Amino acid sequence: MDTVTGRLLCGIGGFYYVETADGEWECKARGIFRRSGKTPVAGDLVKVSPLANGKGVLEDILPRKNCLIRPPVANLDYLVIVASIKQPEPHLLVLDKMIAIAEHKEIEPIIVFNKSDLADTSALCALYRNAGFTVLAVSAETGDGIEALRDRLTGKIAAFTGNSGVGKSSILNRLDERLGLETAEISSVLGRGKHTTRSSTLHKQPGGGYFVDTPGFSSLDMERLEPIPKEDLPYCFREFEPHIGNCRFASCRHMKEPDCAVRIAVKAGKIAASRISSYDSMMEEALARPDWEKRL
Ligand SMILES: Nc1nc2c(ncn2[C@@H]2O[C@H](COP(=O)(O)OP(=O)(O)OP(=O)(O)O)[C@@H](O)[C@H]2O)c(=O)[nH]1
Ligand SMILES: [Mg+2]
Ligand SMILES: [Zn+2]
Repeated sequence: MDTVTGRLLCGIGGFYYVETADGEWECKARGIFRRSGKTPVAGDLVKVSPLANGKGVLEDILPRKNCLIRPPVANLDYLVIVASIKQPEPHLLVLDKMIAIAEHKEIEPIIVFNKSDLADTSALCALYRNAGFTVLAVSAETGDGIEALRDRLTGKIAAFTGNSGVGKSSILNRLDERLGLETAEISSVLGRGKHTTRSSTLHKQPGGGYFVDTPGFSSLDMERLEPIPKEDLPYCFREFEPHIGNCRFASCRHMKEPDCAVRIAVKAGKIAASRISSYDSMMEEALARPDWEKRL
């Protein structure tokens, strides 16, 4: 029988919901999947054999462009990393860790500073723009900057990450009011953690593309599950790139080695102090990680 290619929107209770050119299909995975250890995740392009009544059998997963473990999602165009300028204060080490994970997974990060109604975001925006990133300042409260963010994300698959309370759900609700996601005030009434799930869902954007919403996932999970090996770390800081080949030692870790071109660039003000300080923390953590963990 002919198979149809579609996009896996979510998996719930053993069923997979796949969007194809002829609508949505409810699928069971073929047994071979469970034996092969391949697990379909939201965002996967999959092959489906149609049965009757909108049901089908998931036959195969096409090669992935990229894949995150937590949230479990594949083929992202963007990881939208949200920080707030106040309440809570931005935590640059956490932000830099999220950015580095995106770089390591080859997912383009978009940095969003939310709550621009509470404080001036321009210095932080400049810091990250100078490092080579797309940066947007928004306010989910006033709607400022939301249109520009929507324009960026239309037609793309974008997942949101960032610490609790920075306003991810508030921003998503602004981007698409049909989402109706819980935000802090509401979820504290209902009790936190009630609706947590480990699976991801792709929500269709009004103008094309998808948003990924994964309740119950934190940047800490991500850090734990996606460790960056020390050899790769310098390449996860994109503004180091022009300098890396110019160090005295080819094996330079850009820590305390003599004539390190990265450190010279820091002294010259070409690399921000906060960025190199995040790098140092991450390198120290990578060096301290036990060997069994490094092989994961
Ligand atoms: N002043 C101001 N407050 C905001 C803004 N965006 C969100 N908030 C508030 O910040 C709090 C947290 O917002 P949420 O959208 O729930 O944050 P979240 O990132 O989804 O948090 P978790 O779901 O816990 O990870 C809520 O009280 C929001 O009303 C903003 O742009 N300005
Ligand atoms: Mg939320
Ligand atoms: Zn160096």
